[in-house]
Amino acid sequence: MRFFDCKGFPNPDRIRIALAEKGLLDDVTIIQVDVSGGEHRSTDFLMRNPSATVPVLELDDGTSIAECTAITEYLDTFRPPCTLTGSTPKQKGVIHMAQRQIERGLLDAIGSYFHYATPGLGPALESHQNHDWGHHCLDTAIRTASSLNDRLGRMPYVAGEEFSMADITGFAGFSFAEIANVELRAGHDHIERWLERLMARPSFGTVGN
Ligand SMILES: N[C@@H](CCC(=O)N[C@@H](CS)C(=O)NCC(=O)O)C(=O)O
Repeated sequence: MRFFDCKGFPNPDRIRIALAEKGLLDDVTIIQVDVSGGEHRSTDFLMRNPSATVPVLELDDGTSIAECTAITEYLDTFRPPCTLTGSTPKQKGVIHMAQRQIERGLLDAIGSYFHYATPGLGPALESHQNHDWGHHCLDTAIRTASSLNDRLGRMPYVAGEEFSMADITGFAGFSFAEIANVELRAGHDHIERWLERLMARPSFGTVGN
């Protein structure tokens, strides 16, 4: 398999963590995509992923899978047991829900703030600015962080008692907030302790530059 990565970017981090959690890092060839230089918008890359985003996982038969949730689901079922996406119908439903809530409310919201209300990836790549929309998304992220802190006061992980892909998505949200110079953790002690628990997992050692 080939993993189209971009070190230092939060969404590819999610897949590096998932590969490490599944013990599959040695089974992929990692190819760095120059997102800052616009390589993800080249004709070649658009053939792999018309959404022009990383990460992408290319299977040995040439099939390309984009979107972190889709890639994680593939990896989790490729190498059972399904520790990241759940095994029982209830686990799958709860993890999918929690993942989507944190992805929409935190990671994607911070991404929109970064792209629309700050210089983002720079003028060559950011063709549209909309500060009002960006700040609306920032408000969403602030509210989501607060409700996540409450939730983590009741349970150790985002989807309940067990670590799952919802935690990986939440972690990526806080990484993106750092890149965007947004403070979302202040006063949220449960989030701090949860982040410490995540960072203690060997798989989280794969993130960063
Ligand atoms: N929903 C997508 C998000 C992927 C994404 O936005 N990736 C960023 C890097 S962290 C990207 O490729 N950005 C390129 C751009 O904004 O032009 C996923 O789950 O893979």
